[in-house]
Amino acid sequence: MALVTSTEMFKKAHAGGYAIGAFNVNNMEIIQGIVEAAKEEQSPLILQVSAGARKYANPIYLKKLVEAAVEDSNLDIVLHLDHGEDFEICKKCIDDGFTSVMIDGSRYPFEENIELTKKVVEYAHARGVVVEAELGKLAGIEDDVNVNAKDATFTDPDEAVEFVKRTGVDSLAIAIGTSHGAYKFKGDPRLDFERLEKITKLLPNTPLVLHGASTVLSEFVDLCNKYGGDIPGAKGVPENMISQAVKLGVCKVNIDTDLRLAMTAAVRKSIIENPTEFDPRKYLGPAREAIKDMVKHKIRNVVGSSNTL
Ligand code: TD4
Ligand code: CA
Ligand code: ZN
Repeated sequence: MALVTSTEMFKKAHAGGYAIGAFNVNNMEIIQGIVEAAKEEQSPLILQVSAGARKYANPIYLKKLVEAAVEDSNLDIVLHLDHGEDFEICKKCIDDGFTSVMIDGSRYPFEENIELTKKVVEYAHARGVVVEAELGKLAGIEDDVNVNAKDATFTDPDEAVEFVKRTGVDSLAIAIGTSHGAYKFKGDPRLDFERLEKITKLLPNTPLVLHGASTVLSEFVDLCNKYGGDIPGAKGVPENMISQAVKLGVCKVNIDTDLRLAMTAAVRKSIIENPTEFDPRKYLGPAREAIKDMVKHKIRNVVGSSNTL
């Protein structure tokens, strides 16, 4: 088994009506928890690395840990750069053996986003690597937001068509109301499904990516708070909305915050309940287990990719 690109995974997912979970990795326990879950669920898997993760762990450690996971698990795994902010970091990751990179030019005007994305696509495709780009800005819809404000931040369906055509990008991250982190909505959660449907209809062969897809499950926020945490008012995207987005054509679902919450809840609980322990394995072990349980749940009940290998 090997590091693979997402091309075949997305094709199968599209045909099968499910999505692939993309989970962020920062250290050994996180990688092991996620990969063990995918193995038990017999699910395809994307592991993604942010610039922050590379800085935290040192890129070579993450690469070697993921290689170890491939060898140990016998799974095909996609190794993806999450939110590459410029050509240079994408090039570095491509040269380092990543099979997929994201170039996030969403903060630039349309034409500049296209130019930057094109440059990365050219470099990546020449080396057998696939590219995800982003169009639109991730932001929750405030209850009283008007149509004009939505149009200014959310992905415009016609622009999406032009963007994909002119860049040759392999997949596209869209903005329909999700955002990163544990505080996604001030009022009721809602996504612009109408917009998603339009984009899917216009781009039936382009895998769509949903960032900011964590649910912020209250069970884990409560556990954190119970054991000394202070995370008030956190709110994510309900899991049935993510499943709905998958039904409407989303192929890749990015989840990080829910893993952070599960891991932190487990560490807090174990440290508080075992005050005489000071062996890191005694809290990192349960943390790894919590990651695994969360990923199994997402694979099985949210993206629907169990038993598709
Ligand atoms: O792209 N992502 C993950 C973002 C991870 C950020 O990592 P750094 O702190 O190292 O920058 C997502 O879309 C995840 O969305 P979520 O809803 O889980 O926050
Ligand atoms: Ca962005
Ligand atoms: Zn993201």
